[in-house]
Amino acid sequence: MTGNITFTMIKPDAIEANNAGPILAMINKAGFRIVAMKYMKLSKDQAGEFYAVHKERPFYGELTEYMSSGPIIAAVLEKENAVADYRKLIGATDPSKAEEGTIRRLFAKSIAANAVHGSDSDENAEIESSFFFSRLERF
Ligand code: IDP
Ligand code: MG
Repeated sequence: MTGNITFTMIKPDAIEANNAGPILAMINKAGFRIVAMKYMKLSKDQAGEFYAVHKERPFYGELTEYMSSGPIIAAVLEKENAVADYRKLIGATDPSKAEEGTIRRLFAKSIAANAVHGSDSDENAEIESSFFFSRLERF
């Protein structure tokens, strides 16, 4: 490992709109290396487990419904300062508040359907990565 890791998902709205390719290109161009990747669909229960920290939030039902509405791409990304640099590349949760040129500003449809997920800490990056990938699936 030459850097640390973050975990991302390309969410159903971005897959549906055929934006997975451009988003992955932005990720590579920003210097992230793909450590692991899979194309899959979450069940509502699996989405609920992934987002369990948001269980008490008013949008939890909408979020888990949405995240299980279509396929996603899950990936582990490696780079120096991966978590902070990736949060910068994706932009604010609400795309109308995301900076110009960020993934969410370019591709998100709404605050819920906001194109991508990005981990918020090194600890969560590892928890989220191992939710999706075994050691044998990380390169
Ligand atoms: P983040 O993805 O930028 O870290 P979080 O606050 O962790 O944002 O929220 C997780 C996800 O829940 C967001 O990416 C978004 O899809 C959804 N979400 C957050 N706030 C709202 C809201 O106010 N309404 C609907 N969905 C929301
Ligand atoms: Mg978050």
